[in-house]
Amino acid sequence: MATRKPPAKPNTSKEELLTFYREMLLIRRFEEKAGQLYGMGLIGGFCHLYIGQEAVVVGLEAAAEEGDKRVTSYRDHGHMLACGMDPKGVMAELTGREGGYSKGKGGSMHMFSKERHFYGGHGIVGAQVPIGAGLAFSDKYKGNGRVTFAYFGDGAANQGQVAETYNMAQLWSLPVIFVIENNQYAMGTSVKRSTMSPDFWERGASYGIAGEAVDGMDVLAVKAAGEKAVAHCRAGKGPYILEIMTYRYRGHSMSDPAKYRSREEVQKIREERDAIEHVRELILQGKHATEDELKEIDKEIKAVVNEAAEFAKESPEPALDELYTDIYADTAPQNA
Ligand SMILES: Cc1ncc(C[n+]2csc(CCOP(=O)(O)OP(=O)(O)O)c2C)c(N)n1
Ligand SMILES: [Mg+2]
Repeated sequence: MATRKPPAKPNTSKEELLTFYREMLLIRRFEEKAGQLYGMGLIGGFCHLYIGQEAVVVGLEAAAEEGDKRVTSYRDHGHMLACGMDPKGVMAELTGREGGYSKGKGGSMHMFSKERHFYGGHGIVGAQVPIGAGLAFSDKYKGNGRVTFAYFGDGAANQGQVAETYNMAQLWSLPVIFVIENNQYAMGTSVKRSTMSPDFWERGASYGIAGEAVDGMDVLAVKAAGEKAVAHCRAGKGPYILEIMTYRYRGHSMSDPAKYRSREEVQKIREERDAIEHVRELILQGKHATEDELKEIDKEIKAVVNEAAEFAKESPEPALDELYTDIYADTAPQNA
């Protein structure tokens, strides 16, 4: 078995490590449960799991303030949980039930929360990037000091609309953080096969946008980079690019031929680089909790996830007349 490098002494607190541990574990256990419900036929349509990438959203949410916004792709369950959305409402949306965030009409890829400033959930690859710049434009216009996190993948990063958005975001000095979750694959296509200059963050230089690459399996490094990016945006210096190097352990979606990478490749990263295991080691090494106490946390998280799954099974399917609601806005927005 591969051995893990011992972690360096971290610049953090017991409370922060335990919070990160809980938050990342919630995403992992939630996604494992979603995988099970999918297998049981309770989830229809597409479902993209976030297992392996937990440190990205948990680290960046630790750098965000109340009122900051986020928008992402279809691989969105982790983002919703990390920004404080209710696991019950997320799981019930996966099962297409009335108690879901989109009343069961959106499914895995289409959920929103005005209260938590979560703007989706988008199935069209890359489409959320200009939407993120639009959200930042609105905040800049209002002068409210808010920042938007626009998350997208390595595959999306090669799209034309991303380049167009970089140009306008820098031209208008918008407070948007472009977060490239580089998990090395776009469905079954590796970055190596698809991309001429694979350091995605460096493309910002053509537009004068600052940025950096970050170890996405180290939640503390993600948080530190997030704080830097947030400070840059809030100071009115325009957008920032964070290319976060991460890895997805599961298939692209629930159907994946798994022929584009070896089992050994996945296994090696799980064993040597896993973000939750990293924090667990820091906690044990710093004697912030015992193995038994960590097991207790795992039990508590499993209970939260089981409760969400029960809710998602018991919540009724939407009534037929729901087909005609939420199609058009009732009134024109009043400078909301
Ligand atoms: C415009 C568009 N083209 C193609 C697809 C099909 N598609 C869905 S996900 C995906 C791969 C995207 O990969 P990446 O941006 O790296 O995100 P990841 O799935 O790795 O999170 C593709 C090609 C789509 N949904 N939208
Ligand atoms: Mg990818």
